[in-house]
Amino acid sequence: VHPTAVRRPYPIVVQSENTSYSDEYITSKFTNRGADVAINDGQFIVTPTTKPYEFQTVRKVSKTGLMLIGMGGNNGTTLCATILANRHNISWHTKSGIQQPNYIGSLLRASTVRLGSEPSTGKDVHVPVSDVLPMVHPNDLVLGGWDISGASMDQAMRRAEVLDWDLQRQVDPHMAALGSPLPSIYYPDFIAANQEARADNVIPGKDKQEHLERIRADIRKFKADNQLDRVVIFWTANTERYSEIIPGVNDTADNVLNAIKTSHSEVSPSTVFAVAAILEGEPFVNGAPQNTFVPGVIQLAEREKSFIGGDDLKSGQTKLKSVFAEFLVNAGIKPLSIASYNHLGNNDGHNLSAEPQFKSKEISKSSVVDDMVAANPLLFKRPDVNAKKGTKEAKGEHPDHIVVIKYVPAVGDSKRAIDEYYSEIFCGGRSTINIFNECEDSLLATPLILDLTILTELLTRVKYRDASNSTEFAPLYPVLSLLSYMLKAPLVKPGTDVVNSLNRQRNALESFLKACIGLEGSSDLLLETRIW
Ligand code: NAI
Ligand code: DG6
Repeated sequence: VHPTAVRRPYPIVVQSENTSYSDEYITSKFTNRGADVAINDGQFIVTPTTKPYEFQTVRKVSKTGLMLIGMGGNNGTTLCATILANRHNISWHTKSGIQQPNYIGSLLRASTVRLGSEPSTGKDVHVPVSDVLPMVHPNDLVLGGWDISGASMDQAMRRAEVLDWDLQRQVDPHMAALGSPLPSIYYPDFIAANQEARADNVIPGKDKQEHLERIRADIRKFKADNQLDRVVIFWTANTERYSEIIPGVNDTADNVLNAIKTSHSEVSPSTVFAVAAILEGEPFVNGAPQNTFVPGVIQLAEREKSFIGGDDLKSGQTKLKSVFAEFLVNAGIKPLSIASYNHLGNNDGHNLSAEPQFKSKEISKSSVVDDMVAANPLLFKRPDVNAKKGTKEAKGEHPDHIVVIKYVPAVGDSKRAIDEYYSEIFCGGRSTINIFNECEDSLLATPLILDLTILTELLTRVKYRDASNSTEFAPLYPVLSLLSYMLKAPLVKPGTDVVNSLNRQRNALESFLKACIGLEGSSDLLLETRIW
């Protein structure tokens, strides 16, 4: 078994007055350090701030189900088959030898964090991220879900053409045992017309309230049948067009619930699923770019204290962009244009060849450099509030950024992404950097779905309290922005800034996990190595 699939008892003990352990909980004290900055006549008056918190993490990992919407698609079938291959330790022949199953590409199971250093040698000690707190092992996830296509899971895996034939052959009976996905909600207007032929497994009727009740009943049944503590509901179905935001329809929790009751045309299938999950008190994650989380859905999640996360898996081109654009800007180099082109030939590409669905994807792929640009007024002029509306000055400076996606059936799941970064360098010079990336899209996406699911389950077990007064421990805020690392257009608490930088997203996650065991910061300062 590949080391990333090995199961270990919880291996970390923090010896500190900040950390305590009981059979039920890990409890930690944490000081949140920040700074208030007042700007006065061009001078920055900085006041360091500290605020004490306590975190409490339930040690027992929930028996967790993962219900995928779009279970029979490329991501859905690849995820199920690779979990089954890991679970049953199936290895397979490829043209270059025997391949073992693994979880490479998973931040949780295939990357590490630095805990500290060994006093005798001064050498760094790293542990798998999945060891920092008790987390669900992916092999233990109970799998289920819905699809508008009724193909059984073994047939759907073959249709996807992602996995090596020898793996498909061996995992086939296990996939067949999963049966066919549950029938799903199909409103043709929301996905490309070219998907119609697939839609042979749909819940009948047009009554959206009935659809909501049916999905809620499916979740309850799956939970009861499998004796689960928790079900994560995950949208990995086709990208939908954006829903129009209409006051009185989807702007508040009550309006969204009413719009479902009246079967309003702007309520998308993904929104019905999100509302069903929220009302069942189970977390919902959106792995696609559409605006499932209309304002009313976010308000409903707040009201029901039910967790949501999204949007759109950040698997390849955008992940690299969130590192590369930041590298340029932080190096003091000014990107003038970023031109991103990609083509792919899977069903996702087919669906995205329709304009409204492409638009959703274009939006999520385009926003990723905004915060990095905004953070550097030395390179990019800030929006001028006094300038005439609509002018360049009023909008502020930004690199030209275009995103193109083309459907090329021949290349199947193997996506090609080409990026050109054209930048201004010292004293009027120019730099052009081109990146060409080719890889199987679903093999990048699957570990992200696993990380999102496992982190989401963990975050339902973490509570916090303000340690300066003796308030009760409370759950985290429902919008799980700590999932941002895996998402192209991270959903954040309304009114707070989106962080797109991959490094900052990872630091946030790592710092949070460490805070839950009473460790502070990543300590890259390494002061002891820089002083006598
Ligand atoms: P796919 O097209 O192979 O699978 C989508 C599945 O969803 C299909 O089986 C389809 O029948 C089903 N479906 C459509 N509408 C449905 C509904 N209302 N209810 C239930 N099932 C429904 O696509 P793939 O490659 O699996 O991607 C899934 C989603 O993930 C897409 O939206 C894609 O844009 C998004 N995504 C994929 C990434 C990747 O790297 N593969 C990365 C980022 C996002
Ligand atoms: C082509 O852009 C199809 C998309 O579904 C992408 O494969 C997916 O959104 C991943 O995008 P990225 O930019 O993270 O590689």
